[in-house]
Amino acid sequence: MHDVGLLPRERAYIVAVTKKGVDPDVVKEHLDELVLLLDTAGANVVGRLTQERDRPDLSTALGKGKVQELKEIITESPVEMVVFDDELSPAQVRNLEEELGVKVLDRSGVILDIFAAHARSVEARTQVELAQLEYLLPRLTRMWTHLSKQFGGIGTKGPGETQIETDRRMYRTRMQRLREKLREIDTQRLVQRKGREGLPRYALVGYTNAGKSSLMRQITQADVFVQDRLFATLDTTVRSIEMPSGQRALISDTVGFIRKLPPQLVASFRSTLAETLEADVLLHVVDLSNPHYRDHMAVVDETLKTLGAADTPQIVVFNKIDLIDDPHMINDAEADVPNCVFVSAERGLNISRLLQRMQETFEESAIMRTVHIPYEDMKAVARIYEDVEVLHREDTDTDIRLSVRVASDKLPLFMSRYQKFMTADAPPTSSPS
Ligand SMILES: Nc1nc2c(ncn2[C@@H]2O[C@H](COP(=O)(O)OP(=O)(O)OP(=O)(O)O)[C@@H](O)[C@H]2O)c(=O)[nH]1
Ligand SMILES: [Mg+2]
Repeated sequence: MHDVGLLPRERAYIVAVTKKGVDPDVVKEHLDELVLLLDTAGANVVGRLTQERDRPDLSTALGKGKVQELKEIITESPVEMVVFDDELSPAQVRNLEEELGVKVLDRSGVILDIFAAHARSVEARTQVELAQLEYLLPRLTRMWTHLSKQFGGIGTKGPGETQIETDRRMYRTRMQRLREKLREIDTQRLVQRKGREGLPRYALVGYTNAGKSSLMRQITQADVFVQDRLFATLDTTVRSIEMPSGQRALISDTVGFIRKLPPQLVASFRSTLAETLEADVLLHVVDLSNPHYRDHMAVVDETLKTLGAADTPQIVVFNKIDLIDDPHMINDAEADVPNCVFVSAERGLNISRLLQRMQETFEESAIMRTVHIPYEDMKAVARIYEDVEVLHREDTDTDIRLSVRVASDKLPLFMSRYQKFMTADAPPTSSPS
């Protein structure tokens, strides 16, 4: 793992407040993942504490007794921060910081820090900064400094109360500017995307560190950034590939998912994820060598659902089979997942089988597209009803918007007739369900 900050590594104590009766193994695994996240963010975990409760205490998440216990622990062996695995309300953060006298963060805060440190492109930096400000605004306390892009929340000291008020105002102005900037970037992106209409589109999705970028590199033979760390990729890249049939297609690689991905991040990364959301087929990459791969799959499916991509046809790509010795594991995985392929992105195993499957899945799937037809062109509206299945129609002030389902073998014909109605502000949609 890699340090991302320039400051000396900080010490952290981690806390989980769980419901009564939750499997201790699950709690342990979640905390292990938090340790990994903190490691990536540049902090060492020196201890952990868990409390079972019916529900988290409204003012301090932990019960009063546990807060005192924690306070004693961190007085004896000092830490710079206490990190909760679950989302804390701004009030809980304030109360806990007052009680404990150190910075208090939650998992979302840590993930935001990592994103801030890894963001490279203008778009990713803008998106992360906006998400950070949205997260921080209600949480500004003495312990937080005004936002430093390099360091995020970890490795910083706090300003005074008047500074906080000034900061709040500054944040709001800044957020406004960031939103405008993202809108501009979005417009450029739509123009770029327009040029690629008509080709089959595949998108790699999956838990962070599953091997999406490695697979992208293997399939496209391009030099893609791969690293054994969480959230190595924060931008979407799109490349053109040749399918076994000789047809050209597009494949995209994007940011990975994780449990409890902060909603602020999901919201501000929506345009980065647009490429994924509009894909005809999703390649759900799973690290089969991770003992918790099933949980990871559930998290990815859940995230796709929030993003509205749950109905896109999916191939589950079980990766890292070079690390699997037990053939039962392959059988078990296969039994539960109807459309899956086993590969090793690193060794290049079964890649042609995967490409074949991608082509088949695309051919079996119907493709969703949206067209905007002006009222002057009612003939085209009539014809489109004959050509394809119209799923949704909206008559707006300026035009008629139709969401249609096109059989994949009809796509070339459809494009030749209707591409002109797929304007830059009419991105294809996924199936309205
Ligand atoms: N043994 C083995 N390791 C692999 C394989 N595929 C990927 N890896 C390793 O897994 C780690 C993560 O790979 P990435 O391709 O960066 O994963 P990612 O899904 O793009 O991760 P993020 O961008 O961080 O979400 C790297 O250390 C890869 O070398 C594989 O087939 N076998
Ligand atoms: Mg990646």
